Amino acid sequence: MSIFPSVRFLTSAAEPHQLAADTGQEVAFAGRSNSGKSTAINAITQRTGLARVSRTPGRTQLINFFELSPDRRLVDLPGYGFAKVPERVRLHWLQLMEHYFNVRESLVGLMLIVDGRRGLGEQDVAMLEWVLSRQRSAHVLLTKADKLNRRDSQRVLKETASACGDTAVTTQLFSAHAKQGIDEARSVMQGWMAAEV
Ligand SMILES: Nc1nc2c(ncn2[C@@H]2O[C@H](COP(=O)(O)OP(=O)(O)O)[C@@H](O)[C@H]2O)c(=O)[nH]1
Ligand SMILES: [Mg+2]
Repeated sequence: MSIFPSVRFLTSAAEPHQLAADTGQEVAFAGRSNSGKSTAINAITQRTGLARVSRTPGRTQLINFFELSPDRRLVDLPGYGFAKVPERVRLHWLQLMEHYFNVRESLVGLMLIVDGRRGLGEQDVAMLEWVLSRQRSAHVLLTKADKLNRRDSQRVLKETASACGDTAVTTQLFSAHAKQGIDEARSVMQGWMAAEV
């Protein structure tokens, strides 16, 4: 039995005017390129090929919208953190993200995907600040937990929680490969959308 039996790709936006209709509720997934965002989306929706997983990070600056059920969407925001991206590309990313966070009424929460071996970076913190300043929820998935031993995974969990300080941001360990934390992440996402009904 599939959890989202009718999940489907809806549309892609490269420019502000191409965003999906701003109705109902949506949860956005953001993160550095290669942090495991596509893998997390596929694990949470139980669809292997929904968001593409790549070994070589692509440079597509697209916001991808997936419909989970009528008026419930999952949004795959373009990754960040490339070492050598042209200034023009970085600016385009910035403008698209600012526009998205500024206008999006249906956005209920942000799932921030962070490689557990790296921990929170500067741009991750900036994403959290954007979404918190707009009174939306946020949850951090510390991915690839299967690559960390117990001590390191507990350390990154603690460091992330303390970096989030007294905000309402929650955090968890996650591994698509080891099937760890998938149900927990899905419940957080569904909880945000249910709360808005
Ligand atoms: N060990 C391990 N590798 C993972 C996990 N999730 C993703 N990866 C790997 O990390 C790389 C980037 O994953 P991807 O989902 O494409 O990252 P994205 O660029 O953030 O969308 C791929 O090689 C994945 O196989 C995980 O839970 N464990
Ligand atoms: Mg991806």
